[in-house]
Amino acid sequence: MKILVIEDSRSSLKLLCDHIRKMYFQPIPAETGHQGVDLFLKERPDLVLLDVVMPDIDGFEVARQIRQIETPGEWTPIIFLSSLNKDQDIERGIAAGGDDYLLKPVSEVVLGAKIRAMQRILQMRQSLVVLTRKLDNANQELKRLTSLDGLTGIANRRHFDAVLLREWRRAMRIGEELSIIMADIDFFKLYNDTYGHQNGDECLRQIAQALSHTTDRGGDLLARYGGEEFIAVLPGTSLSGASFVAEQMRKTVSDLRIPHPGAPFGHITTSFGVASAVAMPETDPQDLVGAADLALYKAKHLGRNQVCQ
Ligand code: GH3
Ligand code: MG
Ligand code: MG
Ligand code: MG
Ligand code: MG
Repeated sequence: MKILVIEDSRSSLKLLCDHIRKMYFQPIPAETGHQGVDLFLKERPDLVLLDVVMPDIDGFEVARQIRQIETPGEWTPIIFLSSLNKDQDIERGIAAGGDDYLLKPVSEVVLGAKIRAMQRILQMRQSLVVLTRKLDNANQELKRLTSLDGLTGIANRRHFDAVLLREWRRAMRIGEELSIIMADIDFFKLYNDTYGHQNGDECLRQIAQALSHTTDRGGDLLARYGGEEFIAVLPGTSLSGASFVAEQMRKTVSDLRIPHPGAPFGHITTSFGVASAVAMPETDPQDLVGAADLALYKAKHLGRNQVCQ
């Protein structure tokens, strides 16, 4: 521990510093209030022993300045050592930011014990800081996990809906267009019936990965919307721009050539619905999702493996 000792009497200062050395702590001596504040800034001690009556600024003022210097959450114990022994002096010392107030002459044993007590509080405080940091990390991880789909690792619907609402509001503020792409795997029930659910899951994972590569432009978000349905929001993208992206997605999935002998194309394909809107007040982004869903229905109806608006 580095202990800043602020004391204008040279003999007292020397005695205190000697005693601190005997406790195997490192004393930093200061002979005036101003020097004490400067050394506090420079040395960032772990504890301060502070005289009250000094010729330049008194100990109460020094304590106030130290509390000003500390950043929020920082705390350096301050123990006053003074011969001012009225109740009101002690009260003022604590009010100025002191943590303890010992009357001079202070016995070495008592001072040692008081320093140890502060050291114990500092250690508890440190454990608390570590614990808080761990909790913060755990919270962040939890937040990350609750926004992901367990099977595919891409965003889940809950997260998607939150992002969509945020993007919708942002688009409204700047009068920008926003697009939604909805995707649904073709004849997927048949795929499950043919290859089993576990292979179906693996297929979903592969498709999610492939789709996520085609929507990795900053701002876009791809999510698993339901069983074998995926959805993407493309902020600042027009209907034709989004249709182009959807066509790339369609081709990407088709190019995987995942065998599906029972389907008309002989491999896994996907249908897409695209919808765009300029966000307006009193409009609901879920209406846009509905429009994309309707376009998807059209793509299914027209023979699947295609993009409809
Ligand atoms: P369509 O071309 O009209 O979309 O036909 P489809 O068979 O894909 O559509 P339908 O909605 O009838 O079936 C979707 C199937 O997706 C039903 C279910 O077996 C499968 N499915 C949904 N979620 C999962 C999942 O998490 N894992 C697996 N393996 N299959 C799933
Ligand atoms: Mg003094
Ligand atoms: Mg269906
Ligand atoms: Mg389907
Ligand atoms: Mg479906």
